Amino acid sequence: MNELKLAKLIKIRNIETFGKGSLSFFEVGNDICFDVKRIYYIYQVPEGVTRGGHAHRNLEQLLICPHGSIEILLNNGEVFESVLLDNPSVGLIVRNMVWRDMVWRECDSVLMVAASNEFDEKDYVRDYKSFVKELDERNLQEMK
Ligand code: T46
Repeated sequence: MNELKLAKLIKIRNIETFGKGSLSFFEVGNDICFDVKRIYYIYQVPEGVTRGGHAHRNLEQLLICPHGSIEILLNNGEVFESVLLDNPSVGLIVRNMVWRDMVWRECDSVLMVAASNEFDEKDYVRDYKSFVKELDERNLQEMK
């Protein structure tokens, strides 16, 4: 299922409650390997709007689009990838130090996010040049 370098696509389990729609779920431990400390969702975004424009220093997240169509653009300064989330049975795990933009391809699309930590503005890198610099510094540290 996954051909991505910067993120991982996972199957979200779903159960058809016959004649009564569908129910989808994921479990920490069985479906995702990080603890979930926070869930948030983004909605009422007009079509064509781009959100994001940042990376996280430590946070890991599972992104799901339960309704509609949202394009997720990822990059690490070298690799650029795009994923269209338009299926509630698919989740995208985005790890730390990956720059992300989210483009609302349909109005009324909903982005639901399960995050590995509480909200912390200090965890955000919102300036692209600083992001690339921090990545380079981390790579240098790893090579030592
Ligand atoms: C991410 C993408 C996928 C809070 O106070 N608590 C929260 O839990 C969140 C997520 C945000 N905020 C505040 C921070 C900003 O003042 O809400 C405001 C809007 O957040 P932001 O502009 O960062 O929203 P997006 O849609 O650009 O990014 C969000 C998440 O913030 C981010 O972690 O990875 O969704």
